Amino acid sequence: MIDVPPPALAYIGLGSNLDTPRDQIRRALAALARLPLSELAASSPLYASSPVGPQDQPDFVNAVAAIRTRLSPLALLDQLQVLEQRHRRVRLRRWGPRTLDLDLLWYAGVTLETPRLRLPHPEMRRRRFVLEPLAEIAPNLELDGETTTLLASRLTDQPLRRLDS
Ligand code: ROI
Repeated sequence: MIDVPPPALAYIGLGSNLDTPRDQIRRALAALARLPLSELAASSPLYASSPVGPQDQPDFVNAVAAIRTRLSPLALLDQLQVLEQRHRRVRLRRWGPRTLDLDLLWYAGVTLETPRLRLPHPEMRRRRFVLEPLAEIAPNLELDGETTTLLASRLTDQPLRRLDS
């Protein structure tokens, strides 16, 4: 018998603030469910959030998805970038408005520091729009020994509102 390694659990952050953001996020969740060698394990509710960074842009819609995948971190990143392009991703400037952003946040607890990919995502600890939806589907996941729930509870100064599904 050939031993097949178990799939890796990965968390992906989704964000959009252009072209009917809720639809962008819903379509992206459906597309994540169809990724090769992968299945969608969970998805958070959708949240509306004030922009972090430049304020002169529309509010974002954000969510987090969990997938089980046999893709490597970089192969998964490739797939996420293909999806962003398919959503005709427009990014007008760095940290500006975009139709779809897919961030690989966490992959099976792997730590990685490469020019193309850093894991866990270096900004996620500071962003409520990531931590709050992540805490909904992974409340006990730890980043440097602190749970997503605890980290999210410290960021309530960043405006965020759960949307009706
Ligand atoms: N701000 C919010 N609220 N949500 C995002 O998804 C988001 N993405 C970004 C920047 C511009 C940093 N700000 C954001 O890339």
